Amino acid sequence: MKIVILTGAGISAESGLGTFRDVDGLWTQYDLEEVATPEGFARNPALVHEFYNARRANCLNAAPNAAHTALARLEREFAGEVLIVTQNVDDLHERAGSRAVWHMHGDLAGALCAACGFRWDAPKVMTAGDPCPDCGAAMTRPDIVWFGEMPYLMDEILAALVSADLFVSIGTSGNVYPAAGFVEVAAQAGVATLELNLEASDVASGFDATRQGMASDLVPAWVAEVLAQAV
Ligand code: BV8
Repeated sequence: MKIVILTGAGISAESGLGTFRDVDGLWTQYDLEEVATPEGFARNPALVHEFYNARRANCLNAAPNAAHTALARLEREFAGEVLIVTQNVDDLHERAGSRAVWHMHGDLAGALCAACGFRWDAPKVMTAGDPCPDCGAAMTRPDIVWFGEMPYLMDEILAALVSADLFVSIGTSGNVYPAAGFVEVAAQAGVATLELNLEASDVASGFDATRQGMASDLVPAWVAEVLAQAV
């Protein structure tokens, strides 16, 4: 049996990392156009690096919560295959022990040269003037997928979705595509679907079942159910 899990900012909310669209969300403090688009980076790279340097620092100070830990337990103890596709750019899944984690929107730990495409481990604090270790250009950006850019691993993700037995979405508002469209792809392929979220997402109606609550409650309970059934 194969389970594909999509996670969003809501799974890291209880670790203290801001979500995007909740009341005090990140997009209420920063203009998305200014800090999460290639155009914004071209206009003001220093502001974009300030935004991601702050999130990288928050991430270093954060710890995985019970939801991340439960998913790592599922991967360890479940007889079938477990894959996490995350929209998040933090490394809390990895720090909780999950190994099969695909970052479709990139991650804060990565640096990318906007001139030659070279990738390297991001320092804690990045500036646009940091020279690329490969080509030397001062066009350093965070290795993050911004709006209008193609998310990573899309072919692999779509193949995993249609070959899964269960698709579970955790902590995402269903606002951002193509991730918000994954439930449709799964459902059309006959895959069972479940949403675990604080409130019904914008795409909740596309799921076979939805449960509302805090991820740190819902996810450990759901993992325990799956492991009990699998016995
Ligand atoms: C693409 C990295 C095409 C940045 C992110 C016009 C122009 C251009 C594009 C578009 C357009 N109109 C639409 C689009 C497509 C666009 C899009 O969908 N826009 C939206 C706003 C309408 N998508 C894109 O641009 C994507 N690329 O389409 O490329 C293309 C085609 C060909 C060739 C080239 C390109 C790229 C999208 C990726 C953007 N980058 N992240 C960063 O992180 O800084 S997206 C950003 O939103 C976040 O990364 C996050 O991953 C994502 C989704 O947010 P959520 O994770 O869902 O977070 P949110 O706050 O919204 O919700 C949190 C949920 O958790 C809530 O429901 C809440 O109730 C719940 N919750 C809260 N606390 C808890 C909880 N649940 C449980 N427990 C709790 N404790």
